Amino acid sequence: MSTLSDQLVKMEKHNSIFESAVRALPLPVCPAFGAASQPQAVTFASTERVLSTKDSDSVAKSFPNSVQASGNVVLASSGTNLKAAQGKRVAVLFSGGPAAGGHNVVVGLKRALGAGNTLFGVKPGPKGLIKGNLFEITDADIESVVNTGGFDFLGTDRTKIKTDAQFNQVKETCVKHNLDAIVVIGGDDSNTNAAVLAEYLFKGVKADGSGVQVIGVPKTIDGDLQIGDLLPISFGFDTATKIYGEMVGNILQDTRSSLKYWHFIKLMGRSASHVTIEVALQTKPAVTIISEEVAEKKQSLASIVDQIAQAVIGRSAKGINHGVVLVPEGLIEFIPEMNVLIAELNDVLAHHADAFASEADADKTAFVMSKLTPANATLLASLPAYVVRMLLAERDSHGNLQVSLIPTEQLLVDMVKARVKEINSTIPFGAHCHFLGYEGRCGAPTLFDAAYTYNLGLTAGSLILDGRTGYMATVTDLDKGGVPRAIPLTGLLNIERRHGKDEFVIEKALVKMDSPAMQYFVSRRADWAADDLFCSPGPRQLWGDVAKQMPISVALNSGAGSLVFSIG
Ligand code: FBP
Repeated sequence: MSTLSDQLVKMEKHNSIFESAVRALPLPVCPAFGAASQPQAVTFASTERVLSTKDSDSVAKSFPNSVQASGNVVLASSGTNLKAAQGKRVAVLFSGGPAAGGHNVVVGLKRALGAGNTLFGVKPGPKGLIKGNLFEITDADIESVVNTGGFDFLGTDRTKIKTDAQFNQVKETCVKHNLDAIVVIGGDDSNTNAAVLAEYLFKGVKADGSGVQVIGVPKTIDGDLQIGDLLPISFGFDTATKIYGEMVGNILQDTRSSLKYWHFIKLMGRSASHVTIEVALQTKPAVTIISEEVAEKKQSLASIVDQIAQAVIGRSAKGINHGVVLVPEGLIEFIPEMNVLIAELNDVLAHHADAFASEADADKTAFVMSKLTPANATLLASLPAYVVRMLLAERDSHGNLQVSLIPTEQLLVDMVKARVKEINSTIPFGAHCHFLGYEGRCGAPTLFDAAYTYNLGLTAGSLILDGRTGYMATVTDLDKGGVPRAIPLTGLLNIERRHGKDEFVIEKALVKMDSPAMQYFVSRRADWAADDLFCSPGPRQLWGDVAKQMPISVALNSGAGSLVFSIG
């Protein structure tokens, strides 16, 4: 008989009671894949849906092979693949921020490929592909990572494959490892990169003149990779928002218990406010700011502050001196005057990178100000040093401002405090700040994300065995059992001006003002501000009926009749 301390040692390295139990959680499969105990790869056939964007003509010129092959036609599963290819060598990588369920994509992929094909993991992310850092994924690996959160099995990074030298290195990796296919699990930028890679590797990679297939898988907790009914949500969103929902629910419960604090909670989501609106729908706090609405109404920073201050004052008049304010991570870029400032800062930092780097830290702000228009220099000077420092911080490799580092929640607390005092100095206003971000990205996937990602992996593997390239795997009809489909990546590409250059990109899906989720939120928010109507969604569940919930915003936007999802 083992002692308790022996048992505790055995729990190390991802073997807690929970992690061991979660690995045994059965995963349902879409009916197309057959029995859950032994899912089969499927074939695909064209549907009647052809995708296009305003820039489809330019896309066709720059991606001739991919567009000619797919015709930008959406595919749907058409039957079991009885003649599935054998001997294929497939590499898989994570790209961008982690999102719960990534490991199950790899599990689904491996199971679709079966014993007749070889799956390699790339470590870490696109950088690992450039360097040729691959290893063979075994069945034992799969058993150990199934249903676990995080991307730690392969690691991830944000390298954008963009230079000729990098493309050549990727080609060398393909040749060296004799690869037939690459699966890129990533967000909008990473799937754009997958489209570019698919075209680049379309033919002429191997000695016989053939190419390497590239398939994308839609990941991001931000939820900004959405394509109507073809892709109602990216994976990771459900887990992240349920984790944040639980934490916000707990904080709301504390506000009504301790009766003296306002909590300003910034929620991750680089640009879009999908995470914020979902958490608001789950918890019903007093105030929720939606970045897209701020932009649409051209709200200034001062008017957002005033809006929150009025809620503080209105509740105080009823004796409620507490509440929660949800703030989307990307808010700062949606406030018109800040957006203009950030755009000019991006240009200045890009054009004077060397000179900026050689300035002493204490002189950097003055250096940048000397290059800005007077209006932007004045605005920058009016911001607290803790915000300025982050506005001048290094951009990521896609050239994006790292908004997660900007303490918008603290800025709002400081400004709301001053505004409330200005209006009525007798109103008590105690405030705390939180940033919920990294906590939500790597938790064990919810049942929704676990099942969704497993089926996305089965779909990606099936697409490879069906000889397809340049598609993003998707699973639709999530309240009706699930249907594996494939979206032609070139059908999603638009031209956007980024950092002074025209680039092909998959457009970020922002919260739409006329979406059912936004309209429902707008119809309820005045009541939530006026009184404590919050609710607590509680911890995410993996067993039992409570586990079978899809995100509220996804259910509303897709016209579902209830919150219950159905895969399998
Ligand atoms: P992806 O779009 O790559 O999935 O990343 C999303 C995200 O989680 C954002 O919400 C956040 O702004 C960013 O990653 C933080 O990135 P990092 O891990 O580099 O700090």
